[in-house]
Amino acid sequence: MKTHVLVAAMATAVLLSTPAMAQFQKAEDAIKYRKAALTVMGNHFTRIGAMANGRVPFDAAVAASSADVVETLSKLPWEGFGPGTDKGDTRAKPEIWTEKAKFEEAAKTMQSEVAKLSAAAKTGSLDAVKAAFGGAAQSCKACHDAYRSN
Ligand code: ASC
Repeated sequence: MKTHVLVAAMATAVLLSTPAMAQFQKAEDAIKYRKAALTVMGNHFTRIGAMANGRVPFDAAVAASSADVVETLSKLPWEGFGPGTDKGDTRAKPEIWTEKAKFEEAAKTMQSEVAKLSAAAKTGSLDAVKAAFGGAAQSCKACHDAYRSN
């Protein structure tokens, strides 16, 4: 095989084996991306929590809109946890990479809980939002307790 063909084949193999990292130029960019997604998700989750806990009046449209944002954002952070993104400006614990399957399971649980919250919010019922909020909050907390340092 000619050298340039071989190099191209190797480059393709590397890209295919690291699909997530291919989206980011540097580890730092992946870290920024996942933190941004989690920050915006947390902000909108808190808005729903304020209504669920009675700190602000319930507005069904605002709750549904925020829950929709949370549901969409819940799908995003994970590709930012690729190989080599364990070091840098991050509180991510090494267990994310050493217990990858457990971390992914926790991420999936959170996504399923916030999907339920979003479905609840779409009904326009505060009681439905309240019922779904606790499980979603618990799924955020479980992951933070296990995989985020203080
Ligand atoms: C939030 C937020 C989180 C979760 C978590 C729930 O509002 O930013 O990360 O709720 O604290 O326990």
